[in-house]
Amino acid sequence: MPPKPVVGILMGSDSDLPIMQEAAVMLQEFGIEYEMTIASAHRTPKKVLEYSQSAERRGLKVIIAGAGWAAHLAGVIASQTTLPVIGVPIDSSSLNGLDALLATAQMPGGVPVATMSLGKAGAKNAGVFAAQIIATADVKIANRLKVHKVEMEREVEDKAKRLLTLTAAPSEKKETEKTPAAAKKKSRRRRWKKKAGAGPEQGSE
Ligand code: C2R
Repeated sequence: MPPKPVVGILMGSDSDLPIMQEAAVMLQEFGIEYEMTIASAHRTPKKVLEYSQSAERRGLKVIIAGAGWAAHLAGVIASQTTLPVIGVPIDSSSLNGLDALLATAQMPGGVPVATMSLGKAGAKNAGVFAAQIIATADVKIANRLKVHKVEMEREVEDKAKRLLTLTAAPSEKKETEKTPAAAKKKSRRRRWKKKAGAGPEQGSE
């Protein structure tokens, strides 16, 4: 039997997938099982209610919800479950996402949505934040998060070194190949793309 997903990633439309796949990439990197689907509080309200009301019973620990425009998706999910809900505002509207940011963040008291930053960085952070929640009761994931921090540090150092070579006088210039960190990022994305070939509804590992 395939392992059960512990994180649910929902998005309001398939147009959100290029953003929301960033969350999936991170979960995959931490070895966390997830499922992914499209559901809209506006267009498929029954599906959203059913999904949120059954999430805990089905073994989910965290829900990530991404939506653009008048983004009510995360808030409606949060109204139906006691699981932590992470909201990703998507910058797809003519207001560049300011509408989604306010709609996701400005929840009334008692119904929290942990709102990430707009767009791709927000989706990526949603994946990391979900891992951090799960890591409070899972030492393996906690250790992977520690490794991730060290790798991030190394990536910045790689970039700093590369910058040095780029800004050095021509006579001092060394080989400016891709850094190991950049190569790792590329392979991470390649792995996701390979997996995404199965289709967005079958996102769990
Ligand atoms: P289309 O591209 O399908 O027209 O969707 C989606 O998240 C998407 O960014 C445009 C935008 O509408 C958003 N949407 C919501 C909700 N459902 C869809 N904000 C919702 O329930 O909050």
